[in-house]
Amino acid sequence: MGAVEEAQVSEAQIAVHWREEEYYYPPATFIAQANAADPAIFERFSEEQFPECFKEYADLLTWDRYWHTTLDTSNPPFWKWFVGGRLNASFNCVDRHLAKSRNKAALIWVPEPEAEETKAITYQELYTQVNEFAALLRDFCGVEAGDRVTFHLPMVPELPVAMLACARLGVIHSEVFGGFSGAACGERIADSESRILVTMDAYYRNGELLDHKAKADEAVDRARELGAEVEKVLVWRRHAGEYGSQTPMVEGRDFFVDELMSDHRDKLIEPVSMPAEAPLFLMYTSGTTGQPKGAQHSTGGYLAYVAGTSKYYQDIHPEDTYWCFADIGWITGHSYIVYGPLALGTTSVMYEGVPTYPDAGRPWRIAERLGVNIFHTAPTTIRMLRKLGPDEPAKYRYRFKHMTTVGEPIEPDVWRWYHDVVGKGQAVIVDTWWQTENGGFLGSTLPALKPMKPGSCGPGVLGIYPVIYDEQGEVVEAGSGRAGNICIRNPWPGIFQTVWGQPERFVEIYYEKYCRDKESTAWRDWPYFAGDGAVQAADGYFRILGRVDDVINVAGHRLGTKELESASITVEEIAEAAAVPVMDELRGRAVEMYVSLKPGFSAGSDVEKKVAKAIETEIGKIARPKNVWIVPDMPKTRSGKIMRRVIAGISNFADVGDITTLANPEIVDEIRQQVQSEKVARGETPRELSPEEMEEIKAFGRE
Ligand code: 6R9
Repeated sequence: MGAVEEAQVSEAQIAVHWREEEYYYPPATFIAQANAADPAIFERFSEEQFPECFKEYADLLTWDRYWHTTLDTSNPPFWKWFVGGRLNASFNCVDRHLAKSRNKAALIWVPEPEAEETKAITYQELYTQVNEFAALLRDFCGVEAGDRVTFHLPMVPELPVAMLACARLGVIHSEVFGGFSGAACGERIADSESRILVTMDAYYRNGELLDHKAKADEAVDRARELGAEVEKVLVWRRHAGEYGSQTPMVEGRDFFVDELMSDHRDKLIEPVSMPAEAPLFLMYTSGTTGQPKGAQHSTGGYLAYVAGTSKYYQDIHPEDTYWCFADIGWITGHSYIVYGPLALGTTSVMYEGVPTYPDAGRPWRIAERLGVNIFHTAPTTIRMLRKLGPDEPAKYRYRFKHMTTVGEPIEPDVWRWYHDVVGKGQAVIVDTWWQTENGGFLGSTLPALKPMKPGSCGPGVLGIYPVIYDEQGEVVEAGSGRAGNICIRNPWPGIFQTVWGQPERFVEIYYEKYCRDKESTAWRDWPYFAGDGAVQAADGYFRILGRVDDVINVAGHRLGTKELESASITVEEIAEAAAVPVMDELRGRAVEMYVSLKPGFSAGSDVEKKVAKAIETEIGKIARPKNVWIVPDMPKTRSGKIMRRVIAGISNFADVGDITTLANPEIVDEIRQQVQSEKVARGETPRELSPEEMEEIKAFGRE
C-alpha cells in the first residue's frame, strides 16, 4: 500500500499512490467462443502494419466503392481515412442484414413502466420505419445530404430510426441528450444551423411521464436568440394518437410524426452513397469554458472503427443479445447501442428509464427475461445498483459472458462487486477508456487474450499506440510510478474530423500541446492530447486518473481526484464520493470531499472521521480533507460523471456556472443550501476570489 512518503511527488507531476491490483483471468468457456482468441491479432495490428491494419475493420462493412488511400496525412491534423471509398451507414446497419436476418430482432425496446409491453423491432421492421422516416425528412422537410438535423429524443426506438433515416440520406444528425434543458438544445441547434428539430411529446423517467415537448419550445426560442430559425418541429408521440404534453402545438411549425407518416407509408428511399469522409453525425461535448464543441464524426472511418471494436472488444456475435445500458444521447450509445452492434447484425437492447425503477432488481429482471448475455454500463450505474440492491443480482437467472464498464475510472472495490456479484464470477470485464472525440475505445484489454486488472483499463487497443508525456514532452516510462498526460501517438479511423465550424479549436485543444513540428505532414509529429492524467504499470496497463484539469494542488502536491475518491469509497458506509479544491490561506488549496451514503447508514461525525482517516492512510496526511460533506446525491452529467466544477463552485462560494447539461439540476440548490449555511455557521466563509481563482474553479473538471 502506498503511503505518501513512498510516492514520487514533484511540483510538475500528479502524485500516484495506487497499489497494484491482482489479475483476473478470462474463463475457458469465454475464450473458446471469442471473436479474437488468437494472439496473432496483435501482430496484425502492430505498428509496422499501420495504417493498413485497419483494412481489417473496414472490411467488416459493405462498400459501394473501395478506397484507394487508407490514410491521407497531407493536411495534419485533419486526417482522412479510406479516401476514395463510398458507402452508406444505414445500408450497412439495416439493408444488408435483410437477406439472412429479416425476422430477427434488431432492437428490443423495454419501456420503463413494467406493465407496458416490451417491443421487438425486426430488421425488416427497422428497414420499413427507417425508409418511411427518411421519406418524410426528404419530401416533407426538404433536407438533403450535408444538412444538419437536431434530435432531442429520449431512449425510445424512434431515436435509432431517426439516426438511420438521416444516415440513409447523408444528412448529418445531432442528437442532444434528452435530459438536457431546452436552452442547451437551442444552443446546439444554433451552432449546427439545423432547420429541423425532432422531438417527442413525453417519456417515462422514474415512474413519471415527463413533459418533453415544453423543452422544444424553449429550444426554438433560444436558437432564435442566437440567430437560428427552426422551420419545423417533428413531434413523435410516446403513445401514438395521444398527446402527452401540456404545451400547445404551434400551427405550421409543429407536426405529429404519426400523422405525417401515413403520407409516406411503404415508401422506399435509395441509400445515398456517401464518400467515406462525409460527416455522419455531430456529438456535442461541453468543455469547461466557451461554447460546447460539436465533435464531427465521419462515415467510413467511424463506422469501420465501431464495427471492429464491437466485434473484438465487445465480442459481439450476430446471435448474441447485447445490452448497453447507457443513453444514446451520449457517444457510448451512438457507437455501442446503435452503429457498432447494428453494423454487426446483432440484437441490441434499449431501456427507456432509470436503473432502479421500480426497484434495484429491474436490470436483472430485464436481463433474465431477454436472455441478455453481454452487458455494458458505466461505473455510476454500477455504484447505484450496488448501493440500492447489493444482493439483487443473485435472485435472477441471467448469465453474462461479457461485461463492459465505461465513462470514469472504476474503483477496484466497485469493479470486484461488478465481477463477483453482477457477473457471478463467470463474465469477463472490459474497462474501456475513450472519449466523445474518439469514436470508439482507446484503452482496453482484449477479453480472451489479456487478463483483467481492477481499476486499470489495460493497454492501448488494437492499432492504438498510447504514450504518457510529462509537461515538458518527455516520455514517462511504464513502471516508473509517475503519472502524466496520456496521448495517442497515431491517428485512427474513429477519431473525430474536427470541431464543427471551429477547426482552430480542434487544433488548439487536441494537437497544439505536443505537436513537434507544425509544418510536418508525418503523423508521428502530431500526438493526440486526450486531456486525461494516467499512469502506466510495468505490464503496460494504463490507469486513468481523471481529467488533468481535475488535479488538486495541495502545497505543491498534485493529487488526482479519483485517488481521493477511491480511498473514500473503501469506507463501508460510502456509496459515492467526489473531491474538489477549496481555497486555503495556508496550503493554497485544500481538499473537500462530498460523499453519499449507502441506504441504512446515517450521517454522523464518525463517517466524516472515517473518510478523513481512509484518505490519510491511502494517500497521506497532506490530502486530509478540510471538510467532508454528506449529501443526498451529486450533480451529474448524461453519462453519470460527477460535475465537480459545480460542487467546487459551491465549496468556494463561487458561481456554479452553466448547469443546463446536468441530468439532475435540482440537486444543486439543495447542496448549496446545506453546505454554505454550515460553512457560514462554522465561520468558514472565504474571502472573495480573485478573477484567476474564479477561472480555476470554473475550469475544474470537465463534463
Ligand atoms: C466514452 C466517454 C470522456 C472522459 C475521458 C475520461 C473519462 C471514460 C473511462 C474514463 C477512466 C474509463 N473516461 N472512460 N476514465 N476509465 N474506462 O466517457 O466519453 O463523455 O466524452 O468522456 O471520460 O476522463 O476523458 P466522454
